[in-house]
Formats: sequence, C-alpha cells, structure tokens
Amino acid sequence: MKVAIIMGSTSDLDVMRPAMETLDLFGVEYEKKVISAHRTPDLMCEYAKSAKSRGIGAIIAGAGGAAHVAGVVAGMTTVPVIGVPIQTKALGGMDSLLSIVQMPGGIPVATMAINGSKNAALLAVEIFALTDEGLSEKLSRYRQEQTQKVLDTEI
Ligand code: RP5
Repeated sequence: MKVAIIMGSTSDLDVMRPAMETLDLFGVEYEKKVISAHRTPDLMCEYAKSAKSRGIGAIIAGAGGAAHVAGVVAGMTTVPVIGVPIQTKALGGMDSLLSIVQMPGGIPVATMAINGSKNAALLAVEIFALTDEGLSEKLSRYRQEQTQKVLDTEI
C-alpha cells in the first residue's frame, strides 16, 4: 500500500513538502500529483475512482481557496482522505479550512490544521501502522523521541 499526495496547484508544493519528508522518514511509499477539482475535473475523477485498485491506502489532498478536491475525491472512493487546507493570501486559509472541514454526513474527510501537511502524513502512517508491526514500532520510537526532546529542553 502507498499514500497518494495530491494538491490543487504546483503553488501548493512547498506547503505539502513536509508530508513527503515525513513519509520518507518512515519509509512509506507515496506518489504525488497536481490534481485540481476545477482545472482538471476529469483527471480528479479518474484518479479517485482508480485509487483503491492501484494500491493507494490513504489520500492526502491539499488545496487552497475554494478547496474542493479533498471532498470530491472522498465522494468517489472509500480510501481514507486527509485534507490539508492551504493558507491563502486573501483570507489566510480560513476559506480553505471551511471548504474542506464541513463535509456532509456520510462522506468523511479528516481535516488537518491550515498548512498541516506533516500531521496529514503522520495520520496516514498511523493508519498503515495498524496492520504493519514494523511501522507501528517506528511510530512509537518517533513519539518517544519527541517526548524526550521536550523533557531535555532547558529554557
Ligand atoms: C487551488 O487554488 C490550489 O490548491 C491553490 O492553493 C490555489 C491557487 O492556485 P494557483 O492559482 O496558484 O495555481 O486550486
């Protein structure tokens, strides 16, 4: 199983990069692609409908503004979709957040914080770790190291 990282525009790439770095850290395979709900709707449909059969186990979808890609993709697949609202110049990302978070009952999107692509990757890792003991151990170590770092910090 691998993760799919999709984003509405190449301008989202920098915000989505921490997701890639985090998946690299855990050795989780992923593919990445620019897919826009508005500019490439046919590609979005094709991609969402074929995701499961292509071995995708989680879809991380970043978008800004009228950020519809996560919700529309979620409506076309049962693969878990994790939405990342991208910060925008006009409205600071509240537009993206509200476009992604208020899904109607029946079609869930796990919505992260604005620009929260790192946590999107960690959530995907947690999902995969449920059926992968090695990954589960890596996650526990990651958490322990994080805790230790805080405990070791002197101010
Ligand atoms: C959305 O519109 C993208 O996800 C991006 O965040 C925003 C702006 O896109 P560009 O105009 O920079 O391509 O579709």
